[in-house]
Amino acid sequence: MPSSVTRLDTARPSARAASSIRHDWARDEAMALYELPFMDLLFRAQTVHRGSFDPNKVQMSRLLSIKTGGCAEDCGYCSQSAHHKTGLKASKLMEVERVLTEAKKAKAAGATRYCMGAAWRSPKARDMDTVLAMVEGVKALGMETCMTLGMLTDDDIIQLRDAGLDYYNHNVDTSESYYDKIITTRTYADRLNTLARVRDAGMKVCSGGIIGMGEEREDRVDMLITLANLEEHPESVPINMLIAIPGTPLENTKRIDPIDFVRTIAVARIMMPKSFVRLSAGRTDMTDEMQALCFFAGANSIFVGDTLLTADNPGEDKDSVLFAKLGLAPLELDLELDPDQSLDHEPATGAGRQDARQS
Ligand code: SAM
Ligand code: DTB
Ligand code: SF4
Repeated sequence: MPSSVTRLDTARPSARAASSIRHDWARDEAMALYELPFMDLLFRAQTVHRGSFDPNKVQMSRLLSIKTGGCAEDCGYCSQSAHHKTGLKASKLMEVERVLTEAKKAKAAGATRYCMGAAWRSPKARDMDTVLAMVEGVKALGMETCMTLGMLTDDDIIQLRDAGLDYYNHNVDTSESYYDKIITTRTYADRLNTLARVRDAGMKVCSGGIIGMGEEREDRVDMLITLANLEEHPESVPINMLIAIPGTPLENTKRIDPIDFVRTIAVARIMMPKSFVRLSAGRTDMTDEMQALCFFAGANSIFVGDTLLTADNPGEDKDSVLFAKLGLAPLELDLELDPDQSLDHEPATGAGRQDARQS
């Protein structure tokens, strides 16, 4: 066992010390975390988690595909790429009224954030007015807004921010070195560039990736290092388990070992102590026990509802049974709190500390 593992293993972090924000993670120490004995890793992750969050509360987001299929990009995992024969029917950009009807239903079902995704390499100028009206309309319902539209120009970014977009989702998906095995129509640098400009404009960042695309443990760790070593940690870090979609190049990929998936969540929690870590795609293929371990490892956000963008999600009934079994409750949105709360602030203590991370 490498000496760094022994050091991590024997250190008993206080919640506060364990929650300090760092942006200088090195591969060997992050790998040492990943390879800790499982019980030590989970104990450490849960300790860090309790330094910033109520461990029994889970933030709930709802997704909607506002423009489905026919995408020019060749992402090897995606049902919506025009490069793959997945049988998915492409559709045009949805009408604003329909989006708002769906968002109202999501709010009534307990979602606090509405995430709208489009199968675009980047938005066309002619679509921006419709997209901006969606942001304004959802915001007016009292929900947080999130969009994922591909690469953005500076002008797109300013318009989205000024319309009231809270979060922009743009995943790095995997490590830089594994990236071109999965996507060839854009580069890792393209991805980081959009993320940096979204951040510079003052929007919140949602960025994570997919586990189980045939990558090595080192790739998972490198992806987390990329995210944790950004100037500011993404407020939201979605960790997706690959949904192997028939007709995509990844359709026959061997399923990730659930313990490895939980390890990835735990390392994300430790490296980004104040970010919401979302147990994202793939929950229909997870047992209750696996999801419980993910929550224990520090996941504290999910997508609710019976669909993601094009794939299935467990749905409200299953999730309410699971939440009841685990004593978990939805995190409510507190719009009263200071929107300038930054992830680089010291963790608040006592009741309500989790809500202080929300805006
Ligand atoms: N076109 C935009 C983009 O790529 O940024 C937005 C939509 S895209 C579907 C959003 C994210 O969903 C991807 O970056 C990927 O992480 C995740 N995703 C897509 N298909 C998936 C799959 N089959 N399994 C797991 N995650 C998936
Ligand atoms: C993210 O990381 N996962 C979501 C959201 N961001 C946009 C998308 C998951 C998509 C799963 C496959 C599908 O529904 O097509
Ligand atoms: Fe297009 Fe996004 Fe799917 Fe890639 S992940 S093919 S960019 S919709």
